[in-house]
Amino acid sequence: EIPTPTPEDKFSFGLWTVGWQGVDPFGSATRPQMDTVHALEKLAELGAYGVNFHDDDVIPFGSDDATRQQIIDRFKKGLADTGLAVTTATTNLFSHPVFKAGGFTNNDRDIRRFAIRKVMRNVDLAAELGAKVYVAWGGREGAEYGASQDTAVALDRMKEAFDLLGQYVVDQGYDLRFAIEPKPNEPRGDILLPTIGHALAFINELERPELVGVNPEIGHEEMAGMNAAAGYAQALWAGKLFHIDLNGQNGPKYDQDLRFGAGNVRGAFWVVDALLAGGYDGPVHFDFKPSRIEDEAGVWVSAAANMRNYLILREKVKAFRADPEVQEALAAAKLPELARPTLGEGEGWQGLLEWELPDPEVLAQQGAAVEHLDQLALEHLYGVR
Ligand code: GLO
Ligand code: NI
Ligand code: NI
Ligand code: NI
Repeated sequence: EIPTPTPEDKFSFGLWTVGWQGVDPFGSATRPQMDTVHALEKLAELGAYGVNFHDDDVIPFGSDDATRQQIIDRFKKGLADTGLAVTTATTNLFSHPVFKAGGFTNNDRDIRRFAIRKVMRNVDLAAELGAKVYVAWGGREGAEYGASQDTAVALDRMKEAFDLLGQYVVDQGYDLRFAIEPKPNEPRGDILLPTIGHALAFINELERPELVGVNPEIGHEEMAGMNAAAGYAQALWAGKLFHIDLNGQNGPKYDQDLRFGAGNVRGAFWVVDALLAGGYDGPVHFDFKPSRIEDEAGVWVSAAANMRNYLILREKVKAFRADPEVQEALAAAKLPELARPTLGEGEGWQGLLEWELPDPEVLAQQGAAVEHLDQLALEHLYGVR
């Protein structure tokens, strides 16, 4: 039996996901605007634990201070009434035309300063609402043409922004860490920090690397032809998986944002396996878009399905790992041997030099025993084991 979602599962949703009105590059909205408090009520009803929002998802861009405060008060009441947590918040640095050529890395200095101020203001709200992670997706931080952006200098400015924001949360005493969300392209032709690996390398250059991790999105990695599960695993290995954006994608094409579990199903299975194996314990967050040909009822079907698919795959992954035949197959494929250090205890390069070399022709003859192992995984996924 597939469990029903409970707050212990820590499922969370971006308000922009269920609230997506279906605007795409070729068509206007297909659904009316959704009230944020209504979204909170529905998500709580479906078993979600928390929400995540861009500043502009809750407070329309350009609202005056009094209006902003009224909106925040109403939103807070919605949170209190539904019991939903604010797990995460983020800044919209991509919708308003002022950000058309980027925020933190815009060639225009005033726009860069404006962008950082916008983030600082929402960081205050995030801290006030108890968020522990602040996501940063550099949607417009990129270019289409070689000379229009100097990559190295733009990275200097990106570093400057994150260093300043790190200083800000430390000075304000906020218990908040940042998570950079990589994406290869869309809406820009090329986006800075296009993959998990680029982001991890960038973080190491910051003044406070401990405050910054990654928020990988399955679809973004697959758009870049990457293996999402392997990326999540490396981020966990580096202690940098601060947040996750789960969804579905069918290979390298436009950012589909299908509900989690749709699209590359096999990839989704291994993502859940990587999260469980690496002990990820943050919010299980969905960043998807309910199909624009759906009405509101379809939106909630799609929202619920993200959580259901996660729970289905979690059961399947656990059953796969607990299956005695799988354990035998893992041993046959020498996974336990990979877990043994290559050198013996206390052994150095001298030991390796003294070691009697085996015959490589003999070693080359052994099969890796991976076909059986992978077939067992598929059979668990297909539901026949
Ligand atoms: C777009 C991104 C976007 C981010 C969001 C959070 O492709 O996935 O939805 O996740 O802005 O920062
Ligand atoms: Ni995305
Ligand atoms: Ni996406
Ligand atoms: Ni995302």
